Parts: sequence; structure tokens; C-alpha cells
Amino acid sequence: MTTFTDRYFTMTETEAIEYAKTLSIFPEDSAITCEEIGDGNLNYVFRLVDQQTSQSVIIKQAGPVARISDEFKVSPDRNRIEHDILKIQGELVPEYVPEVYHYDPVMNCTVMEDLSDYTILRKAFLHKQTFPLLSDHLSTFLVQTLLLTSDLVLNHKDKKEQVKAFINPELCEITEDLVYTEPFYDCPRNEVFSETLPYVQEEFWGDEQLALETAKLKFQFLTKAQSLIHGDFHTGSIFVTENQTKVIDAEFAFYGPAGYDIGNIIANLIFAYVNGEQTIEDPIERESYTSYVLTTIREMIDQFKEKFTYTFYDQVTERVAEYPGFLEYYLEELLTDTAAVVGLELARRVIGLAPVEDLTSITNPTKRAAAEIACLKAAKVFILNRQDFFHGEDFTRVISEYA
Ligand code: SR1
Ligand code: MG
Repeated sequence: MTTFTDRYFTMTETEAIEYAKTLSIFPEDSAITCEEIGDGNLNYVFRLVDQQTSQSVIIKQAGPVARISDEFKVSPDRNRIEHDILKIQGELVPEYVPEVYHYDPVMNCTVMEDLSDYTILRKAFLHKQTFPLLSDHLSTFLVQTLLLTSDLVLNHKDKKEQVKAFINPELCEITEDLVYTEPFYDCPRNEVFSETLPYVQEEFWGDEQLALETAKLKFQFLTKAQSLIHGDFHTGSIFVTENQTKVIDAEFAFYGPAGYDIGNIIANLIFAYVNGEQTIEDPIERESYTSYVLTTIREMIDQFKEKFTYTFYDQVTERVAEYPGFLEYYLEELLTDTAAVVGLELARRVIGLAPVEDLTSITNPTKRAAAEIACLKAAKVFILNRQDFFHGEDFTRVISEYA
């Protein structure tokens, strides 16, 4: 019998069943099946089902290298970070995260609620499904997690302890390289679609002003320990049903700029928008779907600001943050940071190593290039004019015009 208490190793499906038995997750003698269902870039995700009762759980295990490429050696300790932030989110926004049952620092795995009744939002968008409550759910999630972990509310010494606990150098390095650096020069690791390449060469790699702005933004990401952020808040990290939303996969979490999470999700909604623009043949269906995405983006920003303002007055503990004008200053900076990250994420998913299915699944090469170039044009506006974004409509105007 394998022991799971002495040393770390990556499990097979059979070993994951043995492991579950050692934790007494299922009744003794139950017939358990297991399937590894991970389709992300980094981890192994085992789904275990008791065949008699249909009770099921997920065991998520961090491997020693990324699945996408073994060039990325990433400490399996990231599973601790993911577990610890899940616990915090479980207190702040229990309705929007899976329940956690067990964490194991030897095997670097977490046992959690199985969300198989849900669909990954990116996949749902590829089927042009719509979710009317999404903007409400995501704006609440963002306000609660970003505001309540910041110096606006937390005791500053406690917050510094949290900054220490969530130091995440290897995963941050991935973002520093893949989001903030490589897309903006002709890096050998970039993977650009051939029909999009001439635009990238001319408008991205040949633009010194753009390079300078991305350098400023990279230093902001390196140094601005504002809130405990999810760190990879895209549509592949969100599970949905018609009226429920669950956020997963927070292994990139650390204390960073709050606008990183907001900008990330907005950019990924834009990928859904351009996919709809290029792949829905029927003009009425296309208009209906793309309008839904734009409305979701506008509502997310406007509801975020409204809920942030309300929660700020309700929860703020820092005296100087209550001075007249400070909230407006804070929100303006947050929305500027958000706009910049929208641009960075739009660019890196077109140019960099980790593309998104919303673009790569567009089979017609001309349409794919049109979608990608639309993202890149919008990306430049979001990065270079980031100070101009404050209302939901400021974001949707640029999308309608360029994307
Ligand atoms: C090597 S990991 C590549 C990308 O996948 C993750 O989901 C993050 O977005 C990362 O940038
Ligand atoms: Mg992920």
C-alpha cells in the first residue's frame, strides 16, 4: 500500500483513489472511480465518484512543472497559496467559491467540492450561452475580496503579515514574463498566428512609447501590494450555472494591484465578444449575444464602483481614507490600473505563450486574424490612454469602436 505521508509525488488516478481512502472521504468499501480531468496549464485535477451514492469530490494536486511546458518549474507549494486564499474567500464570499474539505502539505493537494454541475465560463461562452446574473456576482466577488483585504479595512500590521504569507515569487514571475514583458518584443517564446504577425511586428514590437508604458506597468505589478488578488481571474477560472457563479484556481494569488483582477476578467469578456462578432453568422443572434457581453462589461464596472463605494463607507477603518476626496482618488486610480490590465491581457493572449480558445478556435484564418487584430487595437488604447477610463461606458465605447 502506498503511503502518502512521507514524501511528495504526483499521483496517478489509482493512487488518488488510495489517497482518498486514507482520508476516509467516502464510506469504507465503497466503489470509487477516478478520472483526471485537468485541462489547465499547470495542475492535475482528479474527480472521484462513489458509484453507489454518486457522492463526488475533487482532488487538485500541484505538479513540479507546468503542464503547458516543463520550462516552467513551479513549486508545488502554490497549492498552499490556493488553499489559503480559498479559506479567506470562503469567509468573505462563501457563495462564490467551492467548499474546501482538506489540505495536504506533503502531497501538495487540496480536496474540495466537485462543481461538475457547473460549466467553465469560457466554454459556455464558446457555445454563446448568456448569464444575466454574472455582472452582479462578479462585481460583488471583486469588491469583497479586493476591498476587504486592503489597507482601507485591515489593520496595517495584520495586512503586512498577509503580504508575507502570500509571497508567491514563481507564479508572479510567470505573470511578469508572460503578461508584462514577452508580448512587447520579439521574444522566441511568443506564438503569434501568421496572419496577425505583420500587425504585431509593426504596431507592437515597433512602438517605443508602448514599450515604455508597459515597463511602468510592470514595475507597478512588482511593487504595488494593494489587495490580496486572485491573480489569474479569467473566464477559465470561473464556473457557472444559469444562476450561480464559483471562482476557482487562485494559485497565482498574492498581494498585488487590485486592478489586475478587474482588468483580467474584462479582457476575457472582450475575447468572448470578438469571438461572437466573428463566428455568429446570423446578424440578429450576433447582435443579441455581443450586446449581452457589452452590457455585462458595463454593468460589472458600474456595479463594482457602486458596491465599492457602499462597502467603503460601511467598512473603512483607516482614518485618513475618510478625508473628503480620498475615495474618488482611490477609485480613479483603480479604474486606471484596470484599463491598463485590460490592454495587457488582450495583448498577451494574442502574442504570448498562453493563448485563449476564444481566438484559437476561430477556424477561418481571416476571421481569426480580424478578431486578434481587433483585440490588439483595443489593447493599445487601453494601455496608452488608461487615465481616460472611469465609467462602464468608457470601456464598452472602445470595444465597440475597435473590437
Ligand atoms: C505557464 S502558465 C501560463 C498561463 O496559464 C495560467 O492560467 C496563467 O494565465 C498563465 O499566465
Ligand atoms: Mg489557472
